[in-house]
Order: sequence, then structure tokens, then C-alpha cells
Amino acid sequence: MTDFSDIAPRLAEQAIELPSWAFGNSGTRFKVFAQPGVPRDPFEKISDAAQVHRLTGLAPKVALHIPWDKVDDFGALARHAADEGVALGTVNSNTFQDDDYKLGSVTHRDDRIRQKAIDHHFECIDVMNETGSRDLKIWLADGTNYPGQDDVRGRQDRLADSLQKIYDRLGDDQRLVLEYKFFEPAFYHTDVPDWGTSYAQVSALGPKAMVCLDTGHHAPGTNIEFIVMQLLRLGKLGSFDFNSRFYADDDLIVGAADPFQLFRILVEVIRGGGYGAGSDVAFMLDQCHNVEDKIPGQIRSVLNVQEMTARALLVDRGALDAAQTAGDVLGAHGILMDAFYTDVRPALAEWRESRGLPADPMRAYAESGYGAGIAASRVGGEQAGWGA
Ligand code: LRH
Ligand code: MN
Ligand code: MN
Repeated sequence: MTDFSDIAPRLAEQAIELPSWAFGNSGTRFKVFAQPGVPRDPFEKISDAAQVHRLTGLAPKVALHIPWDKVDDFGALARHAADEGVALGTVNSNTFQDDDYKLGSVTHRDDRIRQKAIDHHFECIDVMNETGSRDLKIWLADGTNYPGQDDVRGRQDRLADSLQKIYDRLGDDQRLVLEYKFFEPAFYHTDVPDWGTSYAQVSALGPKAMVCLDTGHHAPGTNIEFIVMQLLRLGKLGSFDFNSRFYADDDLIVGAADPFQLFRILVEVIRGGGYGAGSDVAFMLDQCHNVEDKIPGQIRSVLNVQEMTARALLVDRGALDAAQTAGDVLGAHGILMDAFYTDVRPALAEWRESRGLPADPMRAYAESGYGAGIAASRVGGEQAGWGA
């Protein structure tokens, strides 16, 4: 087996982007439970995200969602982030909360509405120019509920045309990542339902367009690590939205529902060159913390990714290749499982301490008093949440 000391240097290459919306109030369509101390504006969301990075060293960037995180001065938001020791990351567009988009946004038959959706993406690129963000992430709620409701071919053609217009606005160092999802809010068909559709659309655009894989956006039982392998092989895996799910798009803490799946995904990421220095794959979280505390929820999440990354790095590649070449089915499987079953937590605690980080970031947060501080100071005012 590979030794922890062999992989330790590679752990320093890990960088996970936090979603600003994980820090706001969120819930289901049944109830949003308000939590004390929740940020009242994007500046406070960034401050909370910075706590996660301070205690783990794993989360140097925060992804924004427009218009949820709209501010008058994005330069000031970027400077605030820098003061807090983090940077602004991916900019997410939002064409799913406007009455005009009931029947579609960039796929809409009405040119006025379609142009409005394209213009929103231009506005997001303007934000990226101010924040220094590299990636524009597009997830579309576009789809239909009933067979015959619309011409799905025409929608696909308008999607291609709209994406081209958005793509043409990107700067040389900017990228577009197109996220797919197989259902919801539309239930009959979705215009970007799967990685194949996303791949076909971004391939037609050019080298600055990539696929975003949200782990919660697949049918149950889908072999997600195979998709990871294929997109890396094709050079088109732009980013992850990590979360975990039991049933649908649950947006629960990554690695909570199925740690073994997260391990298998990370094994393919590493195998395909998608991890660490020299890789352009963005590792984002896309989660909501409806009943648990938000900052510890994010700390737990990045630690889960780190633990599974360490285990995936521990796979003895040489021995695995030899077993696979020899046709040793159970031997090869056993080599993978040896890495998966290795408890890396004590070694990671030591590794953290050696870098001046708390051995146990969850406990360090609980003892820091930060949670009580924001609960006391952020009283009154409108609290920002998912969709606010
Ligand atoms: C859609 C999605 C997408 C959105 C986010 C809030 O389900 O995964 O990434 O931007 O949720
Ligand atoms: Mn997502
Ligand atoms: Mn989602």
C-alpha cells in the first residue's frame, strides 16, 4: 500500500470552492427554517465562508449566484474577500426565478425573452470582469412538463444559438461551464438533461466551454465515476458541483450519503489528471444546510472531500495495474478496497497541525465563539437566503 507520507505533499494542492448560498437560509418547498446569525448580505456570506478556509485551509474561493449576490460594487466585494483571505470564484447565472422564464429562458420561442436571458449572462460576464472570476456556470431550468408542449428540437437549436452568443462574450481567460440535470423543475423533458447533451453543446462552442457535473443530478444508480472518466478523457470536465443525495437533488453534505461513491469519483479524477496543480477542474460544493448549522456543515463537507481524496491518492497504482494486467479480478478489487477502508483521519489531523491548522476544525469552530458572535451581532435586517 502507498504510505500516507508519500501522498501528503499532494494534499496541499486541494482547493474547494464554497457556494455563497450555503450560508443563507434555505429549506424545502415545505418550510425554510431560519437560523440565528445567518448573513444579511453577500459581504457577510463571504466572511462566513472565510471561516471555513481559516480552519481547514481547503476552501480559498467562494462562488457567487447572480442576482442572489448582487451588490452595487463587485470590486468592493472582491476586496472584502481578499481582506478575509479568500477570493471570489465561479459566477452562477440564474434564469429560474423570473415569471418571464416560465416556458424557458435561453430556449424560449419569444425572442424578447430569449434576449433577456442572454443579456443576464452578459451581465454575469461583466461581474466576472470585476471580480476576476474565471468561470461562468450555467444551469438552466428550461424544459417542458407535457409531451407536445413544445418542439424539443427547436429548443435545442435556440439553446445552441444562445450559448454561442454568450460564449462569444467571454474574455480570453474566461470559461463557460454548462451544468446538466435530468429533471426538475421540468418533469417531462429538460433541455440539458445529461452529460452527452452538455458535451454536444459545449463542444460546438469551442475550447473555453466545458461540462459541469453536479453529483446530485443523475438518475439513481448512475455510474457517475464513469462519466467523470469519460469527460476527463475528452478534455471537457470543467467543474464539479459536489453534494450528496438519497433520492433526488437533495443537496446534502458531500460524502454523507455514499462515501464510497465519492471515493470512486475521486479515484477517476486522480487517474484522469483532474486533481491538483496543472488541472483546470474546479471543485465546487453545491449544497444547502436546511436543518444543520451552516458553517460547520461546510467545514464537514470540505473535510469529507479531503478524506476521500487522501484515500483515493493511497490507491497503489502500480500494484493495481499489475493485478489488472494479470486478470486478477479479486486482487485488483482488493487493492482498491484497501485504500478505501484506510482510516486517514488521524494522519490528516497531524498533517493539519504540521501546517498550523487546527487538528480538528469542527471542534475548533465550536470553540471559536464565531457562531455565538454572529448570532448576537446580526440581529434585525432582512436575512439573505437561497433565492433571496
Ligand atoms: C440546480 C443547481 C444549480 C443551481 C443551484 C442552486 O439544481 O444545482 O447548480 O445554480 O442548484
Ligand atoms: Mn448544481
Ligand atoms: Mn442541483
